[in-house]
Amino acid sequence: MITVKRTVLTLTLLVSLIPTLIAQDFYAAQRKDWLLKAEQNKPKLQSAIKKPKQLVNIVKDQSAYQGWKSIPTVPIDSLYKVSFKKHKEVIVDFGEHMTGYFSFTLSPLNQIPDAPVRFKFIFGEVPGEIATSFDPYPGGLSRAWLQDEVITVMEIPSTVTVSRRLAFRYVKIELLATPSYDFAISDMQCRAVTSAINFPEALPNSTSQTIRDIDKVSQNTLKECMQIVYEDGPKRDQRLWIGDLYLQSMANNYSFQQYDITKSCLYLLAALSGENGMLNATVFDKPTYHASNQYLLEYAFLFNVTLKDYLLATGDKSTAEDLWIVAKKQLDIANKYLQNDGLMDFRRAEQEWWIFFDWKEGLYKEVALQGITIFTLENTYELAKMLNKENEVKYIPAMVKKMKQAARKNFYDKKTGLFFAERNKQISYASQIWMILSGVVTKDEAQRALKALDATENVVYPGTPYLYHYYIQSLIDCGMETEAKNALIDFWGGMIDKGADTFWEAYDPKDDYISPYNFFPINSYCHAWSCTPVYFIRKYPTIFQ
Ligand code: RAM
Repeated sequence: MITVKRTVLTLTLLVSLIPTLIAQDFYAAQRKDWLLKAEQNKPKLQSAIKKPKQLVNIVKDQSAYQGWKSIPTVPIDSLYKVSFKKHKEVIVDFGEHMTGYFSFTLSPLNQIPDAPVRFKFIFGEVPGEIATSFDPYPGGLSRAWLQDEVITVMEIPSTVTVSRRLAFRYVKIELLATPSYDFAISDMQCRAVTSAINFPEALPNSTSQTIRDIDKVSQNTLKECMQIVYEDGPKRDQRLWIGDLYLQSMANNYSFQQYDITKSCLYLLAALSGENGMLNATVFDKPTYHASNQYLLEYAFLFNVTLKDYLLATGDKSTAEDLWIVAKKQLDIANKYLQNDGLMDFRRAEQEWWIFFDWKEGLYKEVALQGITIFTLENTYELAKMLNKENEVKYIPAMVKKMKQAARKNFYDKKTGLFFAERNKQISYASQIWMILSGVVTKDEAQRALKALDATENVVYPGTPYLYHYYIQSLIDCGMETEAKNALIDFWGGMIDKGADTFWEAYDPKDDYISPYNFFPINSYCHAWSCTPVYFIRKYPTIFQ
């Protein structure tokens, strides 16, 4: 009797385990093909040899960005002709930001070299990176992202190439071990790489110089980030993130128009998604394609919007059809957390997911989550319509309606015209922006909310150009065109005034030292999500040109 009971128990256990045992890869049938298509569409890297322009001094200056300013001293040739022992330490300026492989030549002068030489190189995107001591390192990300290298050259003459790919404008060279003989450094160069080739037409003559400058730096930023994938930053993290991809691909649609890279990235993300069908927020193309196992809620959503934009820009239905299954699957997130009252269950979602929106300490994200979910549902529905698949997601319109009503009922304060959540009464740019972009408010209400932000105390401001992008878009969407233009000029033009030749990952006009990682030199100073002025300027010529 006991044996029978045991057998029954074991059987019941086995049966209950069956779903887990056979729970298999959601996209098992498609993955291989997707990876192949990612590979087939990956762009080719172009190389260009860049030479340094001059030597500079980097000097303290309270009025300069991060307190450091570069001052030209002598042309580069004057370094090449004399014994490096005379200099011991120099700072070289290439005159522009570049991403690539640095090399230099060492040659003996008059004497026979009989010992190795050792240098320390520091490569920097901005002067502050060259002038600030890296140690003791207080930063939150790997110290090895910082671009300092100790290099020992055993044989002279020789030409040495630093093996890691670098992103820099300035190079500081310090002689660490001085040999008895004289030698010269010469032929410094960088083999700069990018997959961006198709530069857009110049803006019309009538466009102001400020807008032209912003447009150019914006293109440069995107160009530097366009490698085999759209990287978030060529210095750091050198990988594809969906939130960055969304903005880069829209900037690309209005500039380089190289759609192969977007297509390759979309396939790559699909191929490297989790077995449950959810997209990884970030994936790597180096050394070989691989996933990160990092899941970020609204980045999964933004894949859908990127795919829709890609289809609109290219008409490439076959890619959109291939990847429709992925877009549809990401909507599981909305369905899972939507409660009967029409609100997303923020408390639960934030326990189970990384919810981002901005690197801003203390930002409360409940309202923004409601907004981006609606935004995604609507964009996915549009995508479905373009593919004649709206039957597969016919629940969306009613769901959106309910969610919008719930947002108004629970988050909108008619008295002030601002949105906030009951659980945390914080007033933030993020909340207003995402209520506007999701169409929860009318144009008039949107204008009122954005104007009220300026007049309200203790508002949580954007901490990065990422959220600032959505701010500009929300100003445009509600018809505040002059304000949009002024905000773009103040923010991105502000970086140029502080010396930017590519736009930065983190920027607060009032705080040059802002860093999401507790150490400003580890910030990326050529960052994907900062590249969108070119999109605004060229998509909305009547506002910006
Ligand atoms: C940063 C990356 C990237 C961003 C993520 C969320 O570390 O640089 O740009 O998408 O965070």
